[in-house]
Amino acid sequence: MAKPDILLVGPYPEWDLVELEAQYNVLKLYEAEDRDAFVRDHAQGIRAIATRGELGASADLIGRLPKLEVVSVYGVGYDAVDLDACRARGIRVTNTPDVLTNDVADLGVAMMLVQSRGMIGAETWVKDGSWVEKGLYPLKRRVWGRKAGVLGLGRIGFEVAKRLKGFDMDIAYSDVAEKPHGEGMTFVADPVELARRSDFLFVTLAASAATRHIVSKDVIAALGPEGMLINISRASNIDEEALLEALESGALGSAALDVFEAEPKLDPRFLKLDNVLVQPHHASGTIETRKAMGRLVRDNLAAHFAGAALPTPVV
Ligand code: 8YV
Repeated sequence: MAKPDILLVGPYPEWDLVELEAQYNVLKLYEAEDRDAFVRDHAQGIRAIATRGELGASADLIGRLPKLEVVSVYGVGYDAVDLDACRARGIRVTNTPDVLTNDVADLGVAMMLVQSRGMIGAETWVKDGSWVEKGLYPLKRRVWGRKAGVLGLGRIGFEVAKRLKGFDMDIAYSDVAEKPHGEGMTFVADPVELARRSDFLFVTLAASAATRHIVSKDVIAALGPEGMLINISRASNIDEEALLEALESGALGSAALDVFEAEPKLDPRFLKLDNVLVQPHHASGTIETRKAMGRLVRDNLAAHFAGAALPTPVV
């Protein structure tokens, strides 16, 4: 039997590509010089899309693939997949939850520590000779024992909070409702209030149209000149223009960001700021987790083509 055609939207690690190519005819959209023509030429054969969290699958792409049956996302976030377009045609959607939770939480906490203790600047201080020439590195702010807010106490938010407890922090969270697993933390319904009481505000909620710019100008102002914003979710959860203005004016103390509106091309204003730590959307980027994500993408595709229950369906 011929291998089913699958459209690979963006590159996967080589170890996943080898496995996928053993089972499927993998059509690499990202290598096509003329992507429109590539989709048109293969439209009648493509039965699956394999994509990444930040790349998703647009209504336009879905609409151009009449034989599409399933979209498998390498990532927990599926906000870039047009779910309405999928639902309308009975197209299944899968993601890779759970396997990446701990790594994403680790990176969020690491960013808080690195930024609060000024570790990037401290390394430069050593390497550029400042330690020898100027002496002691400027003092930074403590992390342990201070106030943290977690916006979105889902799987990732919960793991962030669990880690913060190890730093004896006073932890509060916001979510649509109080959570049974929020024990030992203060529930604050309003994100502005959460920001007001926080030294560090972690953004850990799944992005959707409803959460767009939930970290608004008011939330940023409430976090204030001593506060730090840490985003390991999606850029759309934050009003990026308001964030840039606040970082530039000092209305917000600092930020540590793994995601950006126009990633990988950041607004150049970010690059001029010395109160922001920028990371290249790699919170799930460990070999162990990425291998588990790739396996889950393949398990979902295999289950679909075998007519079995999908391991981690979204739609
Ligand atoms: C990316 C992510 O999918 O899980 C998500 O939602 O955004 C990430 O894990 C990953 O960086 C692969 O591109």
